[in-house]
Amino acid sequence: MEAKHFRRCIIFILTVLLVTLFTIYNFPTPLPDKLDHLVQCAGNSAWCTSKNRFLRRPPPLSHDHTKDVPHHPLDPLTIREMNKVQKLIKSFFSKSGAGYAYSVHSLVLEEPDKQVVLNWNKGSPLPPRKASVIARASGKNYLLTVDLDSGAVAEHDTSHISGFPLVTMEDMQKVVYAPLSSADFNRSILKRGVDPSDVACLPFSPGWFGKAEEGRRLVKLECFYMKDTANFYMRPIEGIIVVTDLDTTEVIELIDRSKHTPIPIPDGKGSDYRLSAQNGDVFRLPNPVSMEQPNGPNFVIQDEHLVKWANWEFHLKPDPRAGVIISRARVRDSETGAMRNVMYQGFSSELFVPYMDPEEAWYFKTYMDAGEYGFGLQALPLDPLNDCPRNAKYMDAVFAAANGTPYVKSNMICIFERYAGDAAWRHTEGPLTGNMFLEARPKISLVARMVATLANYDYIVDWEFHADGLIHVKVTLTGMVIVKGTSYINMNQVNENEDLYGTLLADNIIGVIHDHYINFYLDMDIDGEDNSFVNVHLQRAYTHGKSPRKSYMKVNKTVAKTEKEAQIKLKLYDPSEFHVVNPSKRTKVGNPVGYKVVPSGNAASLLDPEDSPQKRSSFTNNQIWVTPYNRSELWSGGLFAYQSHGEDTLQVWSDRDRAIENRDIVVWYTLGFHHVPCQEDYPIMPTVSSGFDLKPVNFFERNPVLKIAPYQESELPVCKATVSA
Ligand SMILES: *[C@@H]1O[C@H](CO)[C@@H](O)[C@H](O)[C@H]1NC(C)=O
Ligand SMILES: *[C@@H]1O[C@H](CO)[C@@H](O)[C@H](O)[C@H]1NC(C)=O
Ligand SMILES: *[C@@H]1O[C@H](CO)[C@@H](O)[C@H](O)[C@H]1NC(C)=O
Ligand SMILES: [Cu+2]
Repeated sequence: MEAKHFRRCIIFILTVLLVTLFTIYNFPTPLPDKLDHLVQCAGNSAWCTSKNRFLRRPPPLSHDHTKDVPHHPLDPLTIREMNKVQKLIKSFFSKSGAGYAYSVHSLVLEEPDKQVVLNWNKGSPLPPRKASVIARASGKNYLLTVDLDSGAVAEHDTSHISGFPLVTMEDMQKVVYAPLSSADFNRSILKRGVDPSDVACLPFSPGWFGKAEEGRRLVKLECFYMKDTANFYMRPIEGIIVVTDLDTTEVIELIDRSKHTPIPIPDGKGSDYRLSAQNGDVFRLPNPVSMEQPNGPNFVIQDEHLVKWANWEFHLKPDPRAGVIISRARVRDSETGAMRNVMYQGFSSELFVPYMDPEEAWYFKTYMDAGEYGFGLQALPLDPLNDCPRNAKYMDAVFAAANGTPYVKSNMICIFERYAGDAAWRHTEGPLTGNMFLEARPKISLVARMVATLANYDYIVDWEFHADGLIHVKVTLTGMVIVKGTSYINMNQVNENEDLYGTLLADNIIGVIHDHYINFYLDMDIDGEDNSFVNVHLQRAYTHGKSPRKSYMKVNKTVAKTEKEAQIKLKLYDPSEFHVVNPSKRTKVGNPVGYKVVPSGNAASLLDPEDSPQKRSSFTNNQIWVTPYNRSELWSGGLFAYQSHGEDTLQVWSDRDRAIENRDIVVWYTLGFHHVPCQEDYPIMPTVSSGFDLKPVNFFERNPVLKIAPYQESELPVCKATVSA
């Protein structure tokens, strides 16, 4: 049944094998000519025939960022603005008793009040530009507001909040060589037959376990043997932890758990995942597959940060801590054409990655990657063609170094349209009624993506906007499982009662069990700020003999009045839908307009609620939370997450049990993964994804994509292979 209607793909096929693209990425050598001409398009588009498709380096910066100016109240600080802030804080610290030496741990826009942003219109002057700076000087945390117009620097009291700001790249660069300054460390390493110059040490956050290390910023270094593989994570020098002071780089303690019988260092054989290490033994699909968009994208990025696509418009910016921040997401009403508010702001607020091994070299591994390392700071330039499809556009970030100097992180975010071959809706009317027709519509979406690489692990975060009003948030994990050295090379050596805390993955390597959690801040504003959170509880009801049916399912809606009523644990056998509605705005038939939070695969923490890592990352105690909007409550693991004690967390705020009905509310969603490593995760793990949806519920009067047109074959590009490989 090959109806024309079914052939509606925008995108077309036929380029180089994905595998070939990997080759290109990894080899600095030019491609063989043959590949360069593998595909030619019949269309006249430069996109299809350009050799540019073989770019293996990120395209150059879209423009010179030194001349950037802000256009929108939420636009990130520009290089010029950051330079000014740098001067102002320099003079602040030279005047204050704090002394001249300081380090900048965060330097970002201090966003104007929400009302100011909501009332601002394009063309009006921008509200006063301010910077929010987190710095350290003389062993103290500073939270400053710098007014760029007046030059005033205001200091906020944060003495009641424990912990430290995130570690800077400079902190880490400074401390990674600290172990080598210790003769004891060198001796320990030499005893294992390893030359200290072949060792790489990585700085891991120490967590907090109630010890009296107060006031001291610490790091625990773990070291790896770099010889014979690029994947040194698979050659841990097990049992050695070097506790170091981050400020002075002084080695405080050398823990060597295996002084007498060192645990063997895995040989790293087969652990190198680079193409160059496969010695030509690669698998290729016989025919290449790709997506083409020969006439260019359907979205525009206005003034650097305002993305407009189909019926959506939103502000998109990189952030050193959150990664990306989506603001002012608005969708066009399919009936009236008006732009309607959906979400004021959304971003990943905190991560929690606890490893499940209580031994001395492992117990502290309970990372909070956004607050401890900066989810955005750890993002690297994306690889065009492999990280993102070739129709993607890229956005750079401007972040501040530890001395306050701005620098550009190129290609940190990619934005692209996606057609995955799926239908937005379809129906076939069949011969039963004698009324034969087929209607089907293609589903196209827009994705904003960034990838953070936290040492061994890679997190891909997608915000995907659909024309039917749905926002899909997806988190994908890949990279290396952090592994533990062991003397075992086969499970038959392991005593039945022995707890490995993980899975034997290869000779001398255990993949330790762990979790990943990501908490999202979602300031929903459905058609205005005053919203309510409704638990649409699905219950079994009985007919009590009034029907041949004994039971059915019905809904019982409860509006959450206070925060505690909106601390939600997901339950498969006691299900609910979770609606955010605007109680004062109704559809024609009288339903309150809303969006629902739709969970999918998730995981709940099995740590004891009183365990200190769990208290610090208590945002994992529930999967959904709702708080009243408060511009000081952004980071669910606390403003200063590094060595925090857990008294500035979402749980603590929510336990105040403030009123949340018909108010400006923020929804928090915690996404989780349990990860019991398996052999397929070695030496690098195939991607694993989960996510959640924000989906319109009685928001539109009817199906908002009813009127989108199907594709016709005639409007699609025709590509054909001219040379076969
Ligand atoms: C430890 O070994 C490294 C690498 O060989 C060397 O540079 C360093 O000086 C040594 N440190 C000490 C204290 O001996
Ligand atoms: C609906 O839920 C509320 C709150 O759980 C409960 O008090 C009420 O009895 C329920 N109503 C019905 C009809 O089940
Ligand atoms: C806003 O948040 C801060 C930090 O949690 C808190 O001190 C303050 O009381 C909150 N304000 C309101 C009105 O809840
Ligand atoms: Cu994992």
